[in-house]
Amino acid sequence: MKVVRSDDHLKHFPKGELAGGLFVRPFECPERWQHIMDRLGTRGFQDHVEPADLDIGPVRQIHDAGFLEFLETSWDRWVAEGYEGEILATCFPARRMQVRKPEQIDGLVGYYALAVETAITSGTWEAAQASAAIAQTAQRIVAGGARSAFALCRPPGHHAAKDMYGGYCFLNNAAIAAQMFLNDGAGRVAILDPDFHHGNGTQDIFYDREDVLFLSLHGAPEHAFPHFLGYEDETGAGKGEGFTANYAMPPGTGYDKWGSAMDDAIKRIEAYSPDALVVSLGVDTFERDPISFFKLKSDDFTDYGGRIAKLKLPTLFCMEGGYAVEEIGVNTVNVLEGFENG
Ligand code: SP5
Ligand code: ZN
Repeated sequence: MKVVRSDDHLKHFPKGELAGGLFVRPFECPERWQHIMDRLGTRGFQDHVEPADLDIGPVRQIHDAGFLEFLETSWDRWVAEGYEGEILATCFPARRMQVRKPEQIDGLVGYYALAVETAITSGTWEAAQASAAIAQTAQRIVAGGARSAFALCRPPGHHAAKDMYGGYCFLNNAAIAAQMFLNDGAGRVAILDPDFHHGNGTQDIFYDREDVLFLSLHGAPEHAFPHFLGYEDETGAGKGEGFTANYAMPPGTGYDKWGSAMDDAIKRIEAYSPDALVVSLGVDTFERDPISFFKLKSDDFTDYGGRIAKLKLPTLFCMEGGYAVEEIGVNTVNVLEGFENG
């Protein structure tokens, strides 16, 4: 399996993340990428390629033009305002307020942000574009006939909606890749999202569409970020009714229950019979993940990689979350190896 990767992820590394009332070193950090790279190298995943230039067309099919302009210009506007820190949202269009786009930069940040933990820095837009380009290049590899490819995306993407960033995500890499399979002539694409967190951005993007089946396994919104989406009664809207599936699970969920949800999701994908599969591969379901509450063990990742392989679909893995930095490489490579041997 080819691995698409780029050093450009280093351009995004905020000094801080607002967590527990403190400004802490971000959980989503460059070491994550390095640990995955190291482990890929020692486990035989040595075919590494650089991404081609970003094709902005599919990005514009997924994201709102004003949102993209915001991501591109927000840092310069923030600096011009005289601010010295990183961009963090401080005020939101909450219940019964107007959701109208303001002009001043603080207002714009609150308008486009869905969470305050995620800072924008001088290099964030460049890194986000490189991450999307990685997903695109990996998609080209699969569309060109490879059974699978691994897009080592950083920053991740599944929380990014049409016009919202947050949850460490700016551009929705998996959604962009799924759209590209459709552009290439696929009639149906499935996106399977086993990251611990609900893929609210991906769900938002495809909620009223029948050409993309979206399935997410995650910590129940009553207990887990992103808190306000991912209930099991969210099943799609309009033409998209029945093409979103949420498996929301409580604190302490282990592989017995999680694996059954995965089996159910796999059955649904089989019934949908897509032309391609995109996996939003987060490994924050791991038992020692510092911000999550599922109890998967390292061997479980190998097991579910094998189960995904049984679908026998052209499969693109896009990296999402995973914050147990020492073990992120093992767990990620276990999924890929389980898939290859499955
Ligand atoms: C891509 C991805 O995995 N994004 C996750 C973003 C989560 N950000 C908010 C985390 C809040 C964690 N609160 C943890 C409480 C632990 N006691
Ligand atoms: Zn996550």
